Amino acid sequence: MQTQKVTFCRICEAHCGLVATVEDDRLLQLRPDPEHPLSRGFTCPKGIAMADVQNDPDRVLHPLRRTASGDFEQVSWDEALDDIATRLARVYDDHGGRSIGWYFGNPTAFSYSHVLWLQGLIMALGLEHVYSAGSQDVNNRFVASTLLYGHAASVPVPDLARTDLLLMIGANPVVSHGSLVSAPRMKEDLRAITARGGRVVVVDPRRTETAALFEHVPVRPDGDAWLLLSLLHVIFAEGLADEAAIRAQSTGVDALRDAAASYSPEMTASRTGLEPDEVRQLARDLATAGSAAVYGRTGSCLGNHGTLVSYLMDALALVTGNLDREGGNLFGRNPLPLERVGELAGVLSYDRRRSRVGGFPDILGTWPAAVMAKEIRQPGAGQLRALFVSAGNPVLSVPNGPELASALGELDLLVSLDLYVNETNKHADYVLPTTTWLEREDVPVASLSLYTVPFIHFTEATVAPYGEARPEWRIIDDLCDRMGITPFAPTRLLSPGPVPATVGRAAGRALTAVRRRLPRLTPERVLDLALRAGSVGRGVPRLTLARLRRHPHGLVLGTGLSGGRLGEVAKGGRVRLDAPVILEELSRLGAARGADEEFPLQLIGLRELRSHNSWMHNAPTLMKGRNRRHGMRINPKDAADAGVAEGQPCRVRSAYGEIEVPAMLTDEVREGTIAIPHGWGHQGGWTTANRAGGANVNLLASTDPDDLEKLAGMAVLNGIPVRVSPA
Ligand SMILES: Nc1nc2c(c(=O)[nH]1)N[C@H]1C(S)=C(S)[C@@H](COP(=O)(O)OP(=O)(O)OC[C@H]3O[C@@H](n4cnc5c(=O)[nH]c(N)nc54)[C@H](O)[C@@H]3O)O[C@H]1N2
Ligand SMILES: Nc1nc2c(c(=O)[nH]1)N[C@H]1C(S)=C(S)[C@@H](COP(=O)(O)OP(=O)(O)OC[C@H]3O[C@@H](n4cnc5c(=O)[nH]c(N)nc54)[C@H](O)[C@@H]3O)O[C@H]1N2
Ligand code: SF4
Ligand SMILES: [Mo]
Repeated sequence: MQTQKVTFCRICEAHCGLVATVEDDRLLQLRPDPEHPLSRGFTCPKGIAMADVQNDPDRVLHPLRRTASGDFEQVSWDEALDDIATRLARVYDDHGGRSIGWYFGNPTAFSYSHVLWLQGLIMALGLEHVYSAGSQDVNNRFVASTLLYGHAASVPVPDLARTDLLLMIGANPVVSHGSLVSAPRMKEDLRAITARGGRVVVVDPRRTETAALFEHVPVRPDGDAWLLLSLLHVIFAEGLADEAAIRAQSTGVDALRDAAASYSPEMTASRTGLEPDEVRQLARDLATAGSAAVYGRTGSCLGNHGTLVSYLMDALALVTGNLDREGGNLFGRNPLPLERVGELAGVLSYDRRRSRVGGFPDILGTWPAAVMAKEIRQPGAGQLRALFVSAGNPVLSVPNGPELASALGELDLLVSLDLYVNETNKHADYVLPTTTWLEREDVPVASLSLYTVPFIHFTEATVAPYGEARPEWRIIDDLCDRMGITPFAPTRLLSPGPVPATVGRAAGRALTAVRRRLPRLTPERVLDLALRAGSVGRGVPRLTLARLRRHPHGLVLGTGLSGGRLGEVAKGGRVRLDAPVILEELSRLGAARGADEEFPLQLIGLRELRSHNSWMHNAPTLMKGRNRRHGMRINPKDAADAGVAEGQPCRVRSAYGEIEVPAMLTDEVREGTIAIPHGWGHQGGWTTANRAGGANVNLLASTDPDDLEKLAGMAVLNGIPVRVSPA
């Protein structure tokens, strides 16, 4: 019998509502949910195409073990988990938790239970080698927040519903559907701004799908720090700053004012590629608009100065009187007490410990994934020896995949939790099959404080797990049981002695025995507790899991966000504008490399409507059509200079590597810039994706610690100097 089940999409941060048609626990079809209060019948093609992933014959549905010949063979869960636990315990006993690592990829953020139990394991084993997609995405935004507000999780959201001017730096929400902001109909929200007489100004080296609909400021790649400093320069120099807001909300403005003084639009024109008059006018418009919001996303994070850029964006909002004010940049209200708990548990850390390679500070307990290969290879205490990779594909998503792939082969143990055999886990000892988001219950945990309209949604699993797939939390829980450790309970605390590991695990086994007699702690229980605790004394509606279950389309928790919250979200209620590391970074900016004759063009990234990072190229519905091929967008003038024609295979070379891709001539990229999507060049266990061809653009990026962004250790993936020639 066919049934209709309401759920929501967990591919991107929009979290659109979906309705699934299910028969005998098989998914037949997904369609938009017209009753979802925010997405109201909208989805993008990927949400619908998740049915292809769910039913994909290439999906891994049974535990796989590497054989001597290098292939995979199917094994039982018990065989796999027993062997993994034994080998992991050996590494732990011999070398401690410091030698065990975990890389979690982007889909982790879309599973509350995965995030939670992974944190439980990190705490239990005292893991230090924790890596994530964040160092290729967003970590410097969290560093900027730590420096500005004293809290990594204080990330302001643009007040789309009320702003008069939205300044958007390096984001393309018409394709990406919004990131660090959850608004499923963001394109309409943007159109509404101009419909009510406001403006949307898109700063981007490419005339993107978003820029084409609004005003476009074609900045040079990696020029944003200079642009923002020039905007501040004009605002201060012309007396346009909101001095009352500055006094009330911040400390240390003089340092910012002094720094901006030397960045006139004329001085920065060679970096920004923009007319000084245009920059001056934009500064005046921002300062005099009734309200203005400053929003940036990956284009603001993936250059050489991403932390500084994030810092300056918030500073600009503040200086123009738009931070924590309606119509400007607002702080969301999380119905779960995650920020408080995270702070108490020490999870929202910055620079608590440094990586061995490059000496990079941790961010939210993670180190830069770009140094992972070198951490595997560099001998000595704390050498990375056993690694888990869950929901990630760093061989494609991190710079220099080949270096990482070969280092992975040197590990004592590599285990992956995934839906597919991808380019990374094809090197693993075990690939453990996990549930898709349609096969698990969930709450959009990473988006709760980023909704422009306060909202929460709980869904049950839509279908039972296919094959032998299991949710990540259960796999982690089973491993803990087998190792005699307890999630969230630091094993080493149980053994204050000279032989910590083994004794600790003996004590841990005793605890495990007790734990087995108690009702099992599950993510659902934790969620229910967090919901109840979240509504105590915080002026938010009272929530329980039972109440969420009564609202299958989700629950709107208020009409909009409000201002006046700095007292809660910033230490001491004020924003710090003179963080010493930012002042140091400003001095580095002055010394930054300029144009490079050997590599005259700059490479940036590009997201496509029907791709999702590296993992949806196996969905046939998304790969149909003539234009579904990988390519390099290049300005016709640059193409002529390089001697390449439309469709011609080209060699793209950087100081670090080279790839071959066909040219697509278009004036949507500014002169001097080429744009290539990431996540292509498949050689995994996927039929359609492998056939799609293309190249791994991250071969052109660097893993040299000296080349990573200084404050957050983020990979530099935009603005890479390159040369193009006929292949
Ligand atoms: N269809 C689709 N949607 C997605 C994804 C996907 O792969 N496909 N991925 C999801 C993920 S993981 C994320 S993090 C979000 C990202 O969400 P967005 O950041 O909104 O997505 P992008 O399309 O990468 O937009 C970044 C923009 O920055 C521009 N840019 C590049 N370099 C610079 C620069 O130096 N300065 C400026 N000002 N701009 C620059 C690029 O041209 C690009 O238009 O999207 C999510 N949504
Ligand atoms: N050049 C360049 N590189 C980039 C970027 C860029 O803009 N330019 N963007 C960066 C960004 S923003 C991101 S987020 C990263 C993404 O980088 P990663 O997170 O490393 O890789 P993904 O391509 O997202 O691969 C996700 C993997 O998770 C699996 N998966 C999907 N759902 C689930 C699930 O529910 N459970 C489990 N266990 N597995 C699942 C998929 O099969 C796939 O193998 O790429 C980064 N790399
Ligand atoms: S926009 Fe994002 S959440 Fe909505 S259907 Fe597409 S992938 Fe899913
Ligand atoms: Mo991302």
